[in-house]
Amino acid sequence: MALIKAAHDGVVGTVTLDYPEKRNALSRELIGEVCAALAEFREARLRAVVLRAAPGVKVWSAGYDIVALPETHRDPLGWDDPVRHLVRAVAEFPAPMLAMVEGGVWGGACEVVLACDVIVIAPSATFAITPAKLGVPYNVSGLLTFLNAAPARIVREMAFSAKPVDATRAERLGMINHLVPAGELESFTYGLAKAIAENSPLAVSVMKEQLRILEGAHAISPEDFERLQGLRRIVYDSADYTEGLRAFKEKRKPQFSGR
Ligand code: YXS
Repeated sequence: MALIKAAHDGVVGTVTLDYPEKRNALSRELIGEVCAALAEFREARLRAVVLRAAPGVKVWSAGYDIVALPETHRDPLGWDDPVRHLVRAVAEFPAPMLAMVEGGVWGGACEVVLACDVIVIAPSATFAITPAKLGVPYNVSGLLTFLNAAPARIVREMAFSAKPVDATRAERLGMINHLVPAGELESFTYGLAKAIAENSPLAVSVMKEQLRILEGAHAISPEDFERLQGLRRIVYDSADYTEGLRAFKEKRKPQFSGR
């Protein structure tokens, strides 16, 4: 079953998330399709790509496929998890990726949007960092994406409260590039994509790669990394992690004990 739509005009590509039954949850299958589309776009040497959902959606993406998270005793968000694959595919795509957003963006999907090079949103867009709501230990690479996209104090508030940030606040904080009326979302985004596509693709591509490397140039010692992995392991081995996932499946609020 196709969970996305992909199309291009030889210059600008579009990937549309199209899994409304599960609110565009980022299942392994859906992410596989997005990555395959990006691989084709790379071959076609497209000069910009728009990542979007269907027009008028209330939920741009509900984030990680919670049902697919491992029960316990296994890192749910390791190097090989599908969201990490998608974030790397977005960051390493050789041309700019523009996220065009209306509706709610949750958890892992928030990271995917913030990993895009340019973000254009409609007034209905909201952004939430959700691991604390579910008892999930987010990973260092993912937190770095958030830190590169918003001030550290805002990342802290979003991560600790899991409350959505609305469109006007996201604009005020500089988390996104443009907030435009819903009726102008497409024309504005594709206008920007075309303007980018008219510039030198080689210069644009090498600047994107340099910015990616510079954004990741934070020194972390092997000892610190191991320590953080150990702390994360305590979270995914906890009763609270099991409770968070179970509560989602049972459609109720989790009762966290701190153990
Ligand atoms: O009951 P059915 O079978 O129809 O399925 C329901 C939901 O269970 C399903 N669904 C999801 N399935 C897997 N993973 C998800 N993230 C997910 N979200 C939703 O889709 C069907 C329709 O959902 P429903 O009835 O709740 O829709 P709604 O329109 O009333 O509400 C939309 C949402 C987005 C407000 C609501 O579905 C919701 O709160 N979803 C979870 C949002 C969330 O917490 N996302 C974080 C995912 S975890 C993640 O990204 C990382 C691991 S982390 O948290 O660490 O960043």
